[in-house]
Amino acid sequence: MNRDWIATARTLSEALPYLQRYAGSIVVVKFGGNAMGDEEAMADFARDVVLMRQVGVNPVVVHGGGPMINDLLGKLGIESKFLRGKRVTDKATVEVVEMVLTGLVNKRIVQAIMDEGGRAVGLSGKDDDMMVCVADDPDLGFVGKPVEMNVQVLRDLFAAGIIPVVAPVATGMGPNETFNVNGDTAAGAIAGALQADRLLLLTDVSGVKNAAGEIVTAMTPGEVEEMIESGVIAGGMIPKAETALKALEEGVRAVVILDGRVPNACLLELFTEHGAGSLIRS
Ligand code: X2W
Repeated sequence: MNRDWIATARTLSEALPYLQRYAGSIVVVKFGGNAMGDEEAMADFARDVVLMRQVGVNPVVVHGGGPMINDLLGKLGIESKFLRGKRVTDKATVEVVEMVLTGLVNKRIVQAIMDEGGRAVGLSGKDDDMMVCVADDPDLGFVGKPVEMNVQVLRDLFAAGIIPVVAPVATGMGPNETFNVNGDTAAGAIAGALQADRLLLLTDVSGVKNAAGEIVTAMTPGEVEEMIESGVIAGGMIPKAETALKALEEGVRAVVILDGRVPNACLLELFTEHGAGSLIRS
């Protein structure tokens, strides 16, 4: 018999303890705009999520879409600026953000999951008042900081066997307010509110690096704080690391920062001994 098939059967057999460990658990996956560039990466990601659901995990996809927002803003001639990793969002910009994230990007992911044989429903933080925000910082305009979470709708979807796909756009305390929320921040808030077992932050780097430039496979929150203070964790990794710390504080069991460009990154992390990226846990 072809050795590859024997290896495939062995891989499945070795996954049993992990399948047992994660059955019934809640896993929040942040899927960033940079990771969805090509069709194949999108289909691969969708297949991983459908497989998770098939083996009894309750996955929630929280997506970004920064590059897609940039594209449409560019076509409309609206200039975009970032401050500390977040988009300065005026009235015209927040309308484009909502259109792109809840329309184009959200439906693309829902469709990819449906194409792989799963069931997905797309929502934003506005649906059922899932995520209620206040302004994060006066310099950022309509950028939201989640202050109140209502995640019952997600639990209802789990019970129906449906994979929720959430766009990081939220409502405010007042009527008819719209906030643009950073995708990592939204994923962290949702994971915290659900007391998720895992928050997987898919990025386009291989994980968190130490001072010697090597990927650190496991860290405690204290170690992460030290790495931020000493400047070893810098740039775009800071908001991800801060999201991880906050999610752990709110009761998420573990956060993994991993490379979404690696094929089947989510499966590698959850269902193999090898794991992937950097795991942060107390
Ligand atoms: C982000 C929301 C999308 C996002 C933005 O406007 O780009 C803020 O910066 P990625 O692809 O995950 O970067 N919001 C406040 O987070 O997209």
